[in-house]
Amino acid sequence: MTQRREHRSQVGIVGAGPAGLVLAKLLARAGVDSVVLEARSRSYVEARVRAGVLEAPTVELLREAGVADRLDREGMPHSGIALRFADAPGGPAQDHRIDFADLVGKGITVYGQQEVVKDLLADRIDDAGLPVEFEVSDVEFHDVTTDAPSITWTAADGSAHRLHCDVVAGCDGFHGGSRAVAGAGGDLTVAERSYPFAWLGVLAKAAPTTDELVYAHHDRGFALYSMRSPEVTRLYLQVPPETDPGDWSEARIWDELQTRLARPGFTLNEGEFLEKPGVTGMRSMVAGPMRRGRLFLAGDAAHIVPPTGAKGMNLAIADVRVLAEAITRFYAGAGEGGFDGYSETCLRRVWRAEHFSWFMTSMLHRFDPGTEAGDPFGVGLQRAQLRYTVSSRAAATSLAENYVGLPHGAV
Ligand code: RFL
Ligand code: PHB
Repeated sequence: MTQRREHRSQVGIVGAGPAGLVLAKLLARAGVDSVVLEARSRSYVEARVRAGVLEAPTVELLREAGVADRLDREGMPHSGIALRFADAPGGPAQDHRIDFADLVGKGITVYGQQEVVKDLLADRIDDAGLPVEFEVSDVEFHDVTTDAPSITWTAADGSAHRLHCDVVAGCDGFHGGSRAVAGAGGDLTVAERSYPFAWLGVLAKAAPTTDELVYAHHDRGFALYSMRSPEVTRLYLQVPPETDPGDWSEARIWDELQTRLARPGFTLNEGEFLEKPGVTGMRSMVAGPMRRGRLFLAGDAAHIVPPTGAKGMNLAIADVRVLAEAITRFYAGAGEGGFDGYSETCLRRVWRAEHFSWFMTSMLHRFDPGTEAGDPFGVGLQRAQLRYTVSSRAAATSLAENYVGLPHGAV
């Protein structure tokens, strides 16, 4: 075996998703150097279609970090969403707009997660000339409970490497290995909830027919109408968790979308699919504390929300803002004390978002789709909550302030 090459950096970051890349950017601005390791190729991470909604505090942070030029040019500011449901069983669906601008004076921005990732990679690699090590394998964390942790990995060409650092960040998403390393100390608690459904997502070359996102409650299950640009629509259908996307032809998907999104006066534009439909499971998960020694978890590595509240990427970015500040304080002389509040500060926001995502998910999905008798009690509660949300200014404001994102540090 060839000899392992030794490297040194202040911070080692595993994962080049939103959490890892925003952390690297915030640290670079504070004069702290980092190495980013990523299992996939650059083209793969740039093409991975995921989230689309940026909270107001996320947009502000990306602006402050100097990586929002294209976001400001191409992002689509939205000042509300619609909740679409039938007021009474069997009746026609109607839209009820939640007017964020009026209720909380802020909005959201529709801009694909992979566009955020592209902008951050271009900024780091092409503009600043800093590296991201793509296509690494066999990543392992070592000595995380000491003040000299390290990471070993195998590079794409088969060479072996070790990075010595002061701090390691597990930004490797839900399927990464950092959560298990954090748990090896024995004091990690994992709180979980699963849901009896999944989302089938499609990206279509079809002009959006309405300016805002539509969350539809329907007897056949939830549907979401979203978009990526003035030419591209993003749509989701609630489906059983074990769904094989291969069983859903284009015609069947459009049929189901037309049914669940139907409203008098609404037209759903159809168009060719730009990628194969995918099925995403729904779960809630919180792992804490988000720290073991000098290993810090951030983003999906530590917590998952169902996508109904559009919170996952935003939470990942909120975590690394707190982490970048903690690391900066550490180097400014605060020592370990700089890290003490990290997990607690993050988990307060995480639990608020967990509650909101669970609330949106529970209010909008059918827990009994396709059953003849259905669950009239559950559906009655959902209708009551939907009617209350759209008719009470207090309830609508609560939804709006959570959706646009509470200010960082507010909860
Ligand atoms: P990511 O984006 O998963 O990035 C983790 C990175 O780590 C790499 N990796 C490794 N690298 C090296 N070594 C290893 N051993 C590694 N293991 C993994 C992976 O390849 C990857 O590049 O996690 P991060 O940065 O924490 O970001 C989280 C977000 O990606 C996620 O929360 C959102 O996509 C969730 N989400 C949404 N979030 C929103 O804020 N708004 C939305 O509208 C929204 N919609 C969604 C969503 C997620 C969805 N899916 C597909 C899960 C809609 C969907 C359908
Ligand atoms: C999306 O556009 O991908 C999207 C929008 C809102 C959500 C989830 C996903 O709640």
